[in-house]
Amino acid sequence: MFEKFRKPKKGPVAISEEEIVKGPIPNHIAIIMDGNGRWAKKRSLPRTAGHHEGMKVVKKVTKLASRLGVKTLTVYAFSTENWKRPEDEVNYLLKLPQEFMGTFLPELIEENVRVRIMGDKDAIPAHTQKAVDKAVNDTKNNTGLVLNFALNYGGRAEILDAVNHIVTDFREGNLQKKVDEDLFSGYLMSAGLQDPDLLIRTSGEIRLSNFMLWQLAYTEFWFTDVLWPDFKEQHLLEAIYGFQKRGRRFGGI
Ligand code: V07
Repeated sequence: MFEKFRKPKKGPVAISEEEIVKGPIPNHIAIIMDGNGRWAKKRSLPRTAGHHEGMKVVKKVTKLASRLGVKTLTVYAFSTENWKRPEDEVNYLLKLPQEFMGTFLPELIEENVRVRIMGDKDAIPAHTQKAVDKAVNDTKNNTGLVLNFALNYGGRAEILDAVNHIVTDFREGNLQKKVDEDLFSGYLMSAGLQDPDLLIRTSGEIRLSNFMLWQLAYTEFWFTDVLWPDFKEQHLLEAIYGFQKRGRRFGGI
């Protein structure tokens, strides 16, 4: 009866690309793409179906990030812990780079996206290495968004690797300077990239899981319950909107 007096329901307000680009856009976004297995389980599908769907989301998110002017997008594709998963699942995951490039390479080139890899490449199967090398090589002249895949990556291993390189360089007389933050950053696998401004983790887990431990020191964190295969353009816009609402101070006032 009083229907017409009722206030409109306050659902989440849709955020448009046009609105977002008026505010500061994070230069570097890092994403922990969690929830593929859970997404599949909810649909009584094998976990691999979730990973496949998750791969499609990487493509969509890359395109939107590129349009928005994001300079670097780092995605956690395979952690050093992922080897503990069932063999079939590991095998499937390590075929995804090939499939990704097979279906997305022309679009990546059209979008001017450059692919980069961070992680222990030597320990992954030769066919995966080949696909990854091709991705990096075929996009090396692109000047747009850097799509940085963390593949067989672990944050502590990365730091130890840097320390050991520094020790070697020092011993061999190739390093005379005092080790400061800039020098140290140059020994990490992310050398040359800015630190992430925004970290997104999907699927409701509130932890870092050994991801970019050094680089995330001043990063804004955005956690969402949305499972990675369900992560849509709108969710990325929401995360960036959240980022824009926060004032970053780097410890100052
Ligand atoms: C993987 C899809 C995304 C959700 C999270 C895990 C599963 C893209 C790649 C990839 C990697 C290197 C490359 C090109 C594409 C990938 C793995 C898993 C191991 F050069 N998605 N994706 N690699 N998933």
